[in-house]
Amino acid sequence: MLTIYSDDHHLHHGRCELIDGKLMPCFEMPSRADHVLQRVKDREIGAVEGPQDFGIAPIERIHTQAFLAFFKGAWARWAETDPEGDLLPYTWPARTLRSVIPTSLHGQLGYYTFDAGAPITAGTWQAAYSAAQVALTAQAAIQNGARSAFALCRPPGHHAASDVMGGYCYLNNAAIAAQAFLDQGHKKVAILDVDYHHGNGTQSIFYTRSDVLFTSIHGHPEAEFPFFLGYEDELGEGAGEGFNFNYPLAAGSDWTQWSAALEQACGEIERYGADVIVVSLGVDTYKDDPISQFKLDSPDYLRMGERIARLGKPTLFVMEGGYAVEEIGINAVNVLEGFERV
Ligand code: SP5
Ligand code: ZN
Repeated sequence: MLTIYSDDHHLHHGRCELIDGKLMPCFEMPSRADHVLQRVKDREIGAVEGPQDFGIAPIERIHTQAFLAFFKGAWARWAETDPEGDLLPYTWPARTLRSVIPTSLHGQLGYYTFDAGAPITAGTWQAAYSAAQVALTAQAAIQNGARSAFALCRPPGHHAASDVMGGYCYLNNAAIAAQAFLDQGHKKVAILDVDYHHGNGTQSIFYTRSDVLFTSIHGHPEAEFPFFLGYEDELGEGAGEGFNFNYPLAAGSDWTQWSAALEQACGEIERYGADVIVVSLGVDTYKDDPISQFKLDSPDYLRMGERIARLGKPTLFVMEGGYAVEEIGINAVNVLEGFERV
């Protein structure tokens, strides 16, 4: 399987996030992608290539121009204040406030984010832009006939909506690639989001559309981030009704529960008749993940890849979460190796 990877991800290295009342070093760190790349090489699963540059247009198919302009320019505005830390939001337009777009940097930052988990650093825009190009380059490989490809994206993307960043995510790499498939002639794209966290950004982007089926298996939002989306009764709206399926699972779920949900998601993807599949590949479902509560073990990821392969469709894997840094490469590449066996 071809892997697309850019070193630009090193340009994004947030300093800290708020966890359990303490400022902790960001769990979403550069060594994550380095470990996955090393495992791709060690296992010799295929060539590793850099991204092509498809420009901003395919990103603008998913994200608003106002959001992109804000994100691209935010660091320079922050740098003018001679700051000591990263750019982090601290006020959001919650229910009793108005969703006006303020003129100030921090007002706009609150408007374009949903949590304080996506710090903007000097290189964040470039890293996120390159990650989107990584996804688009892997998408192009499938468009040109490959059975599968791996977009080793960092930072991840599935929490990012059209004009909202958060949850370590800035640009929605999987959504950008899904839209590119449609723009290049595909009619039905299925997204299978296996990250531990609900892919709230991706769901919201495609919620009223029938040309993208969104399925997600994740920690139940009653108890888990992102808390405000990811329930079973979210089935899509308008033209998108019946094209959104969430499988929230309890803390402590292992492969028995998880694989049963995967069967259901695969059933929906088959019923839908997808002509291509985009997998939001988070491996924070792992038993030793430091911020998650599922109990998948490394061999389970081989089974995951095999089941996805049995759908029998061209499949784009897009890297999302996974914070057990030592094992992230083993687990992510196990999915790819399982897929290749079938
Ligand atoms: C892409 C992705 O996986 N984003 C995840 C963002 C999760 N952010 C919230 C983390 C809160 C973790 N709380 C765990 C407490 C452990 N004691
Ligand atoms: Zn996650």
